[in-house]
Amino acid sequence: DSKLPLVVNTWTGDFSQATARAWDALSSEEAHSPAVLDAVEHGCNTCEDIQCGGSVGYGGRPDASDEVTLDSMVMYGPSHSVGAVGYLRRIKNAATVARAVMEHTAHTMLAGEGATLFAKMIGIEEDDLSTDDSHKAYQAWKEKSCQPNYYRFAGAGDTCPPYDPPSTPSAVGADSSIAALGKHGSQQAAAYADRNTWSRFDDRSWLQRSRDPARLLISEDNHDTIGIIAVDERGDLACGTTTNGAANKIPGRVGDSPIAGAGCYADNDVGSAAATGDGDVMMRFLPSFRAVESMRAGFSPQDACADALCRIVRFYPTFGGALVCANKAGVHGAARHGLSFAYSYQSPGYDSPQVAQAV
Ligand code: SD4
Repeated sequence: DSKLPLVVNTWTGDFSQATARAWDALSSEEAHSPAVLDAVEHGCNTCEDIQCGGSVGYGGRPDASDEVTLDSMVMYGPSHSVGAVGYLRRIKNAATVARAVMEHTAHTMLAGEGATLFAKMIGIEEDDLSTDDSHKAYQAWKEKSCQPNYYRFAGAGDTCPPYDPPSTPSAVGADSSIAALGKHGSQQAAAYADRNTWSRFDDRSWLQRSRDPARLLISEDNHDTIGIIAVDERGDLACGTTTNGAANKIPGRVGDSPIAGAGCYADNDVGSAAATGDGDVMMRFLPSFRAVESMRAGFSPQDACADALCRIVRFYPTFGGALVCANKAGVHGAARHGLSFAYSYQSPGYDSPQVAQAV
């Protein structure tokens, strides 16, 4: 299926409303700014406004101090420009601020209070991002003391079960679309495994710690990131992400979503990728960048996604995450590990977003 223009978006359900909104922006004749940018910004805004999955945007999963904060980025292929916000406080439309960072500053990312101040300077009003639901989620987490387990430092984890590190990383497990890697990809993965001996990590307990299988419980019903790719008729690309990050994160934590090459990446010569899942792990591998580079080397979008996740799984066998990819010609694909994952897309011939499953 390769048709342009194209919108691809992580997850389904009410996330598909963002796909439809992005599609409208992309096919709008009146677009006075790059339509692909409008598509990713307005698509992300849709999820920020309707609280996709009950967790994107305001009222989503609060941090360990009961505050909801947002991460977001946009990347525009034709100029290879990026704008991002991390740990954005009291501002609902994070993607709009990210786009403004890109279009109106010489910077790439603003974080924390500075990002909030910038948002106010460009005329966005402050809002309380908490809701009754987010307060309830916080209370429930507090009562359970420390699950999921982001808040692991002295005093905070006292009632947690003792940490039981997983044994040596195994090869890719069954619960993964990586098994579906094409011939090219499988050879590459095998060569990669050959080059890596795990013994050199054996005495690195800090590395083991971050492999805690309970650390992030993302599933089809529990996730909080939208990642959109838009490709116009000429093959110009943009991508965008927006999220409230990880539930119960330590205040100040910034995830993968606003990091270029991690949360998403767009190279106008090749294609684009966007990620969802355990960002603390994913941002160590820049999977979106890697997937785009693999497409440049000839991988199909699906194989490129699978290969990028494979690199992560070699080190973090219990990691959960997914990637979507699209190339300039409008071919798209996805891969997942440790969770089931479906995404939506829209292209000519469909009057509403379509759903595709990562195998
Ligand atoms: C993060 N990648 O901040 C995000 C979380 C996510 O579905 O994608 N949830 O780590």
